[in-house]
Amino acid sequence: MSAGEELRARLAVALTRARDRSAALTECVDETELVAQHSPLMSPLVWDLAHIGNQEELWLVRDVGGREPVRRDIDELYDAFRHPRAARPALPLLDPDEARGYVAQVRDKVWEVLDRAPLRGRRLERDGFAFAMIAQHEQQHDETMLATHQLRSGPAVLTAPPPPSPSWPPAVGAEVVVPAGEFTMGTSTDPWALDNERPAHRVALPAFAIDAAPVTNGQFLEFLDDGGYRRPELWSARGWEHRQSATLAAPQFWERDGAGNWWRRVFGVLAPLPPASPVVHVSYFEAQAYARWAGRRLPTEAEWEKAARWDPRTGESRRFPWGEGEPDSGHANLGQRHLEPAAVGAYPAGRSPLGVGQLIGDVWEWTSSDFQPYPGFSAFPYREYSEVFFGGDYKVLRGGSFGTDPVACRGTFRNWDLPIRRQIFAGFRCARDVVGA
Ligand code: AVJ
Ligand code: FE
Repeated sequence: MSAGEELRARLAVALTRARDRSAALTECVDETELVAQHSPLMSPLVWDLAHIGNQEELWLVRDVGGREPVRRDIDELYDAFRHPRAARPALPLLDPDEARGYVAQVRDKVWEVLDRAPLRGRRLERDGFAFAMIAQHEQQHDETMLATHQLRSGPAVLTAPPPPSPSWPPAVGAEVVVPAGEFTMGTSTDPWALDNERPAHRVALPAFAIDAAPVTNGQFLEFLDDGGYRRPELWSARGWEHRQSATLAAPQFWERDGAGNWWRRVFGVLAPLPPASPVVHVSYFEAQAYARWAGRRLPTEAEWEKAARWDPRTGESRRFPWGEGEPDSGHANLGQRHLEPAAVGAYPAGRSPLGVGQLIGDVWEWTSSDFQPYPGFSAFPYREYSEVFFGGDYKVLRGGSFGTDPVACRGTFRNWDLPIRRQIFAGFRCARDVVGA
């Protein structure tokens, strides 16, 4: 196979994998559930599905392919900036069968476009970027649809085998010291990296220590049992205000029984809280309060990335903690192979050169950083992907969750959300300053 054929084959695999997942997430519930709104924070699943097809049509059929629209009348309905999520169920949306027909028609045209498109020259097509961007877009919506599944009520419809057991259990509270110095943050060379990951730039950091693994349910329970949710001094002012108005008292989906034991509901199944697994479904404000209670703080985004990518032997930044190679099932809990994070100490092969574990997969990790552009940022190919979210309302999350596909996850990948949000698969790890390392 020539390099061009090999690239086209990889793009076809990424697009097909995304579509198989979208189909699976929308075939396991009935029509009523597809058009229903399971939470005001989420779109009806049928909106996500047609929006996936509409973005694919806009970028691949019309822009890259230069073809006539498949449906020129529905762009407005599926423009995320026109209609807030809560308003989407009331729109005259395509019904489930129409949406399935639409995405299939668009995809058929995309196969013709992929056969013919030059994958060099114009930046949009170069190295297959536009196709990879669309595969990442679909997978990001698939993760959102998975979060919608977690919010729906009723019997379970999704199943998956349990994640692997720990094999290098770090001591509770184990941390790794990252020495002071510069490292390269972001990328200018990763062909499928999105605009907000660019460009590569040098960042100098003082020494810090970071947890060897994400904070677990067991650790978080100690905070809760120590009155963590009742002590304003542990919370930021905005965090406490939110804790009060939203009456937060535990992570989302936790339930306590009469005997005082904790359970959590996962995709329709109530199970005992696994103490050694990363806590998930906490807001930034809860993560921040835990860190203060523990005498620690959240890592900055730059600290997270240095811990994940910096190789002390070469001084270079890697694509992933384990090196340059694509994630496989031994590296990280990604791709919805499992429906929950793995206990800390799983995935020894996924550790960074400094020995930090489970940075990729399991849970998105809150950082203390606002979502801001890197020096030299330029919006590409559209301002609404990243640029309109810069400014400080959003906090950065890193590393991907069990529900993130590998195509939308790497050491440089940046996610963001409002600090009150916890329907996403978000947890965290802590850090602290280190003097003199
Ligand atoms: C990067 C996950 C915050 O879902 O809002 C989907 C990704 N952008 N469609 C989101 C996205 C446009 C985005 N996040
Ligand atoms: Fe989108």
